[in-house]
Amino acid sequence: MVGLYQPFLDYAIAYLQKHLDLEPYPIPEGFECKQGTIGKGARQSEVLTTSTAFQTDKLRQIRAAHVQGGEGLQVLNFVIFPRLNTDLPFFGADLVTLPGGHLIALDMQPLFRDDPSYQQKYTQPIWPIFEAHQQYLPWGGDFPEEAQPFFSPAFLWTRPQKTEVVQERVFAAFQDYLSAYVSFVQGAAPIESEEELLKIKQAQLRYVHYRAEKDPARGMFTRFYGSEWTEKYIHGFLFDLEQKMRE
Ligand code: DBV
Repeated sequence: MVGLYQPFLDYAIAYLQKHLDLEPYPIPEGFECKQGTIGKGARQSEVLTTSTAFQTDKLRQIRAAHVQGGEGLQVLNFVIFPRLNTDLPFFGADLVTLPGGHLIALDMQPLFRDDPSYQQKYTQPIWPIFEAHQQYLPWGGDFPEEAQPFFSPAFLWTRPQKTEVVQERVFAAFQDYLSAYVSFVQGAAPIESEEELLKIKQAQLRYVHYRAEKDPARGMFTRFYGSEWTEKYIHGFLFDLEQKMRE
């Protein structure tokens, strides 16, 4: 069975390859592909986590973590981290299917949530796309308050009941957000002001630090693969900026 999110990943890589000049991004040994077993006896099953990563002149890391463990466990976490000399937002997609249902987070996550000129630059242009999709992808309810500063007003957060909604509506929204993101990348000019560069670095670190600290997948990965592998995966690949800056 092809995983629910495989078409999303295939589409994203093909689309980015077509429009940007992708170079490979090194994936630390042991993270490209990780297999584990969950459950016991007759209920035992395999969980496979695969990692994919690229970079470009403007994008520090384009990376995907894809978890496949049968119909009731499919996750694609796909994030683009811009280089620190641009003011680009992060592209953030957290596409999660668990036995309890689907949970979808899709956004261009801002460096400066409350700055009106930043919103004008990076939220206003995608507002029509957000509105077009939101009517089919209504607000998903309960959302951690401390995570709010990291999302834009055009945040799609939804819990579809039907898998077809994921395959059709979520996939369409994902494509539209990705293409709008690529337009932003193509239009981004390097930032030169020292003051602004410092603010960008702080905002990037704040984001990565938060996500590494609060990664909602930590529990799941620890159950599958143990805590040593999980912490290394989180800090050494998924949210690696702090580690890269220390090197
Ligand atoms: N989420 C990740 C990574 C994942 C991942 C790297 C590779 O950031 C998966 C895997 N997300 C994942 C899983 C769950 C969620 C949930 C497995 C379900 C956890 C569970 O129910 O056990 C957006 N993702 C969530 C939730 C949110 C997000 C709000 C609900 C859980 C919660 O209450 O925390 N994306 C997530 C988030 C940010 C983001 C919090 C913050 C900046 O970008």
